[in-house]
Amino acid sequence: MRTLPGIPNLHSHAFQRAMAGMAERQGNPEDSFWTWRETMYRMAERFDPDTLHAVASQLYVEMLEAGYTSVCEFHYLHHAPGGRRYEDPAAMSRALLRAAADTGIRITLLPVLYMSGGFDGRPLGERQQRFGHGVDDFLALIQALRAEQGERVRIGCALHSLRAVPQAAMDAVVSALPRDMPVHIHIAEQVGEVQDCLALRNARPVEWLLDNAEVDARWTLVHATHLEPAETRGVARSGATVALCPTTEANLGDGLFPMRDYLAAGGAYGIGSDSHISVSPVEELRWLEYGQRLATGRRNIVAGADSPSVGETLLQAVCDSRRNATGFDGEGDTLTLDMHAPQLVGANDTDLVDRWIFSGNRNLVDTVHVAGEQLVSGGIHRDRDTIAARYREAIKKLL
Ligand code: NGQ
Ligand code: ZN
Repeated sequence: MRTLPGIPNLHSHAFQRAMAGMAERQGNPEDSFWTWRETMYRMAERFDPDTLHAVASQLYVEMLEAGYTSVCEFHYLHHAPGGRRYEDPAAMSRALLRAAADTGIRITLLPVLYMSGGFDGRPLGERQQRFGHGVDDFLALIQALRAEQGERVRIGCALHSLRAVPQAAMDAVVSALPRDMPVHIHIAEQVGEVQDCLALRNARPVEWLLDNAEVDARWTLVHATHLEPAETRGVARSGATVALCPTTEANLGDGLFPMRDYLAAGGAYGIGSDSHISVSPVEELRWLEYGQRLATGRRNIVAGADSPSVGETLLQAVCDSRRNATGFDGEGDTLTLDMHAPQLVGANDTDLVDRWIFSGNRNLVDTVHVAGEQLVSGGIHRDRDTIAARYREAIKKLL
């Protein structure tokens, strides 16, 4: 039986797991990303370290059962409602680290710098107060958390977006960080954001970033949906990774990443489950390819002459993204599939991954190991039931 590599999840907002499927009612015919964000903010308001720990633990069990063995947690829910500091300013970060430790998943914790409410530098809104830092207390948070690094913990850094981080703060933070620390940023996800950036910085977001930061292999650009051809080539050339989150990008109506041009330019990419509307590398990879098929009227888009299998090509790419985007080498992170499942009858090494990714809807993951430790057997995480029970209690409190 073939052992497959565990999948790195490059983008997660753990708390959003608690609202999956709860923003699917029309409030207004013009519903959009921005009205979804209001619903998301109302959910964000209710969390404390205990509920965050319970929700993240449930999410990380689901990730492991689906075949993700590491998660990049893009974490901006730092403070108590209204922005009041917890006694330990890292309390919410530590809740996420505890959830990872309890479940066994590797975590790259990315504390997020979030300073302004828009490109014009306007102050944070009422509901955004929980997210905010100044440069100095943000760097102090990162410094404090670095003591937690270990076999399954990396500390990186995230800039929420160009609209939330003024240029001077971006420069100060990035230059203060260790040179090998991953830096992640949301960028060019929505057309409105591209327009605001053009109006206020006289350049498109990715164009501006490439011109104003030393974007290289330590950078992960999340979404990067709206690109002009020169930007697409520029990102590919920079060595940065693009974190694509196809199910969330579809759910939020973001748009479609220019995959063919990016691949032609040799760009690196991985996947993330982001808002956790789906927690499945199968579904992310499937829709990464299907979005391109729908847009181009062609098939087998991400594959090429030297790598004809779509599934193998996708799997190789996302595993190649691991080192730079997460800081882990993934040693001992593996999964096996249920070879007795009808979808896999007669599968061989050549078609196993294609059949895993493109057939049916049952989760075919059988065992999962992280750093050589078995956490999932028969598709079930060893603490599934206790963690699910705690999750139910937390959700009752949150709703
Ligand atoms: C987030 N999520 O930070 O959770 C964002 C929405 C924003 C995605 N962009 C908020 N998928 O971008 O302001
Ligand atoms: Zn995000």
